[in-house]
Amino acid sequence: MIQELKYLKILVLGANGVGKTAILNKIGEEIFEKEEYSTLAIGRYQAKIEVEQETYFFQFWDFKDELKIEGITHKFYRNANGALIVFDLSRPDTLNRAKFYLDSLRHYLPEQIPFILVGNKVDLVEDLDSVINRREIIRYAKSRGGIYIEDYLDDLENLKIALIKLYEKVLMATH
Ligand SMILES: Nc1nc2c(ncn2[C@@H]2O[C@H](COP(=O)(O)OP(=O)(O)OP(=O)(O)O)[C@@H](O)[C@H]2O)c(=O)[nH]1
Ligand SMILES: [Mg+2]
Repeated sequence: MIQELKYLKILVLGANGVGKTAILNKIGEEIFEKEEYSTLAIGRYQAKIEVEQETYFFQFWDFKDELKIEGITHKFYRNANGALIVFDLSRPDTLNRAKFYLDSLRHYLPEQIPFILVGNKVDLVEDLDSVINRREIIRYAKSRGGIYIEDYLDDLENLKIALIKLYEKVLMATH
């Protein structure tokens, strides 16, 4: 049944340099279409992710942070099924930008969509508890209808699992 589904459209948002594009270049076993709208600073990646012999198809929309969200870009939010909101654990202030993007979902989409708040670059931080309040972030994500995970470029397993959960959540909601 899953194979019959169209791609899940996922918005990828977050501060400059947090690792959005780097993640997308690594997340899928195969990226079979990649289009860059360089004038708009948006990239679109169609990727498939395989977990336990099941294949899941995603269409990721990668937004460069320099983009003026108030402009035409919000049109690209249309029909999104979910979002990846990324921040950089080695620059904890980037969480504020993540929160800004979460608010933008509320602002531009008619319905709440599930999201994954990603604390990326966990490899760069020795003592996470000294830079972030994890419990608070988990609670914050949950209160907004999403989940919080941590990962880094060389091990995106947590993100993959979270994406599959998100996929199944959307599937349940549409059947
Ligand atoms: N150490 C480390 N570096 C990372 C990780 N993820 C991404 N990077 C690096 O962070 C830098 C910025 O990553 P990008 O993917 O270009 O950032 P971006 O979020 O797409 O930024 P904009 O497109 O400008 O909004 C690159 O040099 C990546 O290789 C990670 O988990 N650990
Ligand atoms: Mg980028």
